[in-house]
Amino acid sequence: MKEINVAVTGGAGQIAYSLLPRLISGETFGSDTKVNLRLIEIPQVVDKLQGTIMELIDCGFEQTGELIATSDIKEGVKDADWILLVGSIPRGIVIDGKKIEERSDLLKINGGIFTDQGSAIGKLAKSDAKILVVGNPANTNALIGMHSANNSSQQWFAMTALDANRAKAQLAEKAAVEISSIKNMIIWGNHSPTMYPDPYNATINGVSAAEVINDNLWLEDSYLPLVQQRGKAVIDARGASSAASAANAAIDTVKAVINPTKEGDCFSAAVVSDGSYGIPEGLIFGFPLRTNSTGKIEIIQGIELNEFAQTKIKVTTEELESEREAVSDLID
Ligand code: NAX
Repeated sequence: MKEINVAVTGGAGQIAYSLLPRLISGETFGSDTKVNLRLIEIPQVVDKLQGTIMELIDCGFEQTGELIATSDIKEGVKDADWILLVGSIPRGIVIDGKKIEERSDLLKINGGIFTDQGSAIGKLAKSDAKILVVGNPANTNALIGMHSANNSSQQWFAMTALDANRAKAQLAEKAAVEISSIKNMIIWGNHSPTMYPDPYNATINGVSAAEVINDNLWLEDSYLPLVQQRGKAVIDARGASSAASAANAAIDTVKAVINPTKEGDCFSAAVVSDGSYGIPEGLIFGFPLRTNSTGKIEIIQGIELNEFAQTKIKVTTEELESEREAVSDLID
């Protein structure tokens, strides 16, 4: 069997609970690949990971390799092929008597975490390591991590696949079609309520979803907010944020990165902008991506953006620029 090393932060959190078994079951990296898993947690929580490890052993998967729990990021990411940065400090937490509600405070607190993690990854993970940031604010956390890593042969992604899956599911329901008939679902911009899920370039059985649905009022006034606010709707309904669907989206992203993308389709994730579509260089921005036959990740070019799309993309770009400004001292 081949062997790979996978590191996951936030290993004792609710997303990780759904994610970890699927990383070591053969489903994600293939039945011919043994997965050594390093679970990383803050020192106060790291002991709990022994229970998680017991459960992972009890799954009895043939592809399970070494299982390690650590609070030392350096130990966790050493020689890692994949690093899933799931852990972060949530909005609403009380630190030093202050409830953290402001996005700018949250950016700074998580920024501190991602500088250390990024720097360890840049120095110690494999030179071709892939890093997927799930912890929010995901795009800007990835920006900070990537800068601190300062290793251009590694590749950073922020997760927008959950948004893409939500966007597909809502289109499928509206058009009363199988979800498999929906392709090319692009999430432009930030993983935040300013994201732009693009119904004009998504296709249903090869035809523009907007054309099939033929109800622009619904698309622009109902569909967009439905997708953008779906995370909050889940929290309101379940009393906790999305976990199984978030874990599923992380698995989808890993699979999309390591397998060639089918013709006529794309996958959604945020990567560093090279200036495509006029997006300022260096922002971690949600683009339509494809993995080519040699394993290279490309931003798909030539997608048409109507006036509505351009307005929405401007809003999410401005939000990401202001987030970048808020953490400018961390990415010098
Ligand atoms: P939980 O609060 O259940 O778990 C987070 C875990 O991270 C905790 O166990 C905590 O101890 C750990 N952690 C905190 N700082 C750490 C550090 N420096 N090193 C290692 N571990 C650390 O949150 P969960 O529901 O699992 O969500 C995790 C993150 O995913 C949150 O930031 C959440 O906002 C984000 N999400 C991102 C999504 C996306 O699509 N990009 C969707 C789902 C989710 O909301």
